[in-house]
Amino acid sequence: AALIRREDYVAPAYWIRTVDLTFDLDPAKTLVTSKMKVERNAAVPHGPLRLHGEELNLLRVLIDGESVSFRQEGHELIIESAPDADFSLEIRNTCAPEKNTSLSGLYTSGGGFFTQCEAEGFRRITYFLDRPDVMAVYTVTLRADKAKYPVLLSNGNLLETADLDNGRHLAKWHDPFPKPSYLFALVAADLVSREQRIRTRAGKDHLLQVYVRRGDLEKTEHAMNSLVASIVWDEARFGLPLDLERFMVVGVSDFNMGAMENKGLNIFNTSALLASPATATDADFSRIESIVAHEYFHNWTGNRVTCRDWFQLSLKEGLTVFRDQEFSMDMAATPSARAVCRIQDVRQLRAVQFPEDSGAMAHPVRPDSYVEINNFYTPTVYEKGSEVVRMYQTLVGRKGFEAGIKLYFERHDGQAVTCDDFAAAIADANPGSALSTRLEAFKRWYAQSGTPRVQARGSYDAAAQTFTLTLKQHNPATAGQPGKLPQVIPVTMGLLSREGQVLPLQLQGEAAPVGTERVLVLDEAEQTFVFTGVATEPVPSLLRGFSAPVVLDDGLSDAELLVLLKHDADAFNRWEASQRLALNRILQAVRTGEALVLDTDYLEAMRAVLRDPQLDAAFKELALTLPGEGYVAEQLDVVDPQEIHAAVEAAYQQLAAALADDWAAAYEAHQVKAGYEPSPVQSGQRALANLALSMLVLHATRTGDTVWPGRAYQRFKDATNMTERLGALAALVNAHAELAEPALQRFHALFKHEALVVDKWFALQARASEDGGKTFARVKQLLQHPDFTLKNPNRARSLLASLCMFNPAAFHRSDAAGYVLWAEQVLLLDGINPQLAGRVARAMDRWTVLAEPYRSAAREAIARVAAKPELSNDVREIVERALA
Ligand code: DPP
Ligand code: ZN
Repeated sequence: AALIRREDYVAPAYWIRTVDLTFDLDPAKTLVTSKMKVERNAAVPHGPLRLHGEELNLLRVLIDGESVSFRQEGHELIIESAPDADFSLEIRNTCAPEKNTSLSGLYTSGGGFFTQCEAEGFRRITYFLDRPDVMAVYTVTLRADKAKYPVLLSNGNLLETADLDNGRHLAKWHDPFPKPSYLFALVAADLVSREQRIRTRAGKDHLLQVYVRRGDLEKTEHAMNSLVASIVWDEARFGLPLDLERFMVVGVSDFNMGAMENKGLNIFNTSALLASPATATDADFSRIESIVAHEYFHNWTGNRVTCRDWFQLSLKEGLTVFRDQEFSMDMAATPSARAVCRIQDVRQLRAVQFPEDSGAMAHPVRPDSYVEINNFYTPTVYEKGSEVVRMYQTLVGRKGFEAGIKLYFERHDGQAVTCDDFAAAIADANPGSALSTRLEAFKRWYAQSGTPRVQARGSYDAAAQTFTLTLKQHNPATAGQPGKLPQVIPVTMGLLSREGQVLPLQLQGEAAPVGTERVLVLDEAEQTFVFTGVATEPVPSLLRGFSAPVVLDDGLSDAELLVLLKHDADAFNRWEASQRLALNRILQAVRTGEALVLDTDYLEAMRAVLRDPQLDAAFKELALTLPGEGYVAEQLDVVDPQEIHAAVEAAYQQLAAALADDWAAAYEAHQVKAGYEPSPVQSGQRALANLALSMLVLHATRTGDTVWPGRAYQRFKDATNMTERLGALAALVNAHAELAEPALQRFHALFKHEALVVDKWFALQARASEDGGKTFARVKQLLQHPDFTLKNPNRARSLLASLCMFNPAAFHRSDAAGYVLWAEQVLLLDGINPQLAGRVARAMDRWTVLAEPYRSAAREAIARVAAKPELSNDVREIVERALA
């Protein structure tokens, strides 16, 4: 397969201005008629018309009503003799939706028809210029059996419906906004909808609809509320209104992504849409809120202004993730709840993006090349891309950023543009700002892969009352990028006295202190900042709110971290101190091979957090949860997943034992008595109660006490919401308590008809803390379970991604059985759904840092997969990069 390079971009030789599509829908053979108005692009040299098409059966090609000669080469339909003047092009072809297990293009699920076109699925529906810079106005006619497919949807506004012969009916849709083909969608299925009308600020009325299968209607209230809140927020914060009369959201249970922002017709994985207190956890409720918002926000950032080419993916994804994160923070309302959102986002970034950025698949936010674009819907493009957008905001301020967004839409509405256009708009709206004066250097964030390291060292001169802070940055080599230039790194900071008092900040040369928090801009390899009038030796609080996606080494002692944990005005850095204190101890044990011992200082600090009446439950839960095993692994040059697991497990056991009475008190104190609401306050209380319960059960199973496992089982049985039920079940399963087995059986019996809950049942078992191979053995059994299937992405992920990507100690085994399972399942999956197979294949990204015997065994497994002649581009690119 060919490597596609960013620098090879050329504008298309032709534009398609309008397209009139007619679908005669049939699961075995769907007939597609496409009538296009085509125009030569005068800006590029004259050449043939080359249309993309995959897995299609071509019936005819007409230009201006006449047949025309063409040839087919690989995945292209080539017409050499296209006219110079504007012409009409008509193509007829068929495709086979029910055979389409890749879930890209037009496919069937649960007896209905659905589409997924991003990135390159439209070419599996009909021949087209399937690239995002070709934007056309679509008119779509759907014809199908009325009884089986009573609901017929496509983008835009409904023009017409009619009954046809033979029990068929039609619906005709028109989308007035020109769009790239990746935003096309159709749905034909037996669905029902929740509807709501809203009036936007301009006084226009809009119809909102959420379509799902009949039994799921009562699980759509939260999604509808989230949609309304998103619409209100985007108008209030960025002045961006809903631009369509009708906005539809549809749920489907077979879907590769979380959801898709098709213009006016978002299609959602049911896991990102359906929620009821009985079947969804607090985390699900908040994930749904942010995904509904994310897809809605794409209507402007992605749809109204789209990407010129797929290398610019972060233009829409990084920006839209940033917007959904900001939305979630604004919804959270209180400063503490905002901090909790930020902590969760950063934890996610570190857990998935940092390892990506140091592994075989490391790539810049704007990649330079790809074989399969589906492999680049990554944490780097999304989450690091969002951090890059956040840094713009940090450098120009919130108002300046809003002005930049305004200018971006004034300049580019209706266009397909690049990350450079975005950068220019934000900079041009803020002349003279810290961004504009360093714009070219700032844009290295798009070009350089890898996580920058920042080292900070302070020295205090008591006589001169100065504090000198030296910041150094180092940008380590990554796959394909040996040498790097310094990045522009905003470091938000403050100074505290040893007693925890906030100190005023005055840099040398300034006449007076400027507040107590400020942003230092590190844009050279090394810089020194001198603070004057510092009356007492300070503790620096750096990178507040995680102001840049870097690894910070601030050299702070435990005593200094304890000051930050207790007193920092920045809640993120308080949390960070809790994690650093834990990490130091875990790393010490792993590096020396000595048994982990949690000292009194640490334990008492954690006890103080747990008892602190000023702190929210949600914050306590985050501070008392130890760093994940994957994050610990990231700190090491050579990784032994079993040793890390042993150390983290030991830390949990000691934390459970030493704080046993406090855990019991916290558990009792955080019972939610009021009716269920997925609010930050209630969620925080449930999260802390769940953590406390898991600590209590863990401790009990080690001491032979049966009271807490019994109470957990009781809570599991009596719970009235999924958060508490699953929390109690997880406590039993992770501790390998005897009652885990009956609880698991009971859970399955209760929810066997709820697919999304069965997914949780699989995932919980596959993520269970490993204990002498028990978890791995269970996963092997579950692969044979009648409810398990590789055909449904949610189900496949629930077992395979959970084991291979989120349970290192169960996966990395000295007998290599985890890798054997991985190779076997990746190959099986590749025959069904290459995109998903490519995802699971990525479990081996970081094999080169593994200790022996894991390293050699991992290499062998990857080589075994790579040796298969008939791999998809998706999996081939991943395994070849791993072996490169
Ligand atoms: N649907 C995916 C997302 O919204 C890809 N655009 O991120
Ligand atoms: Zn997106």
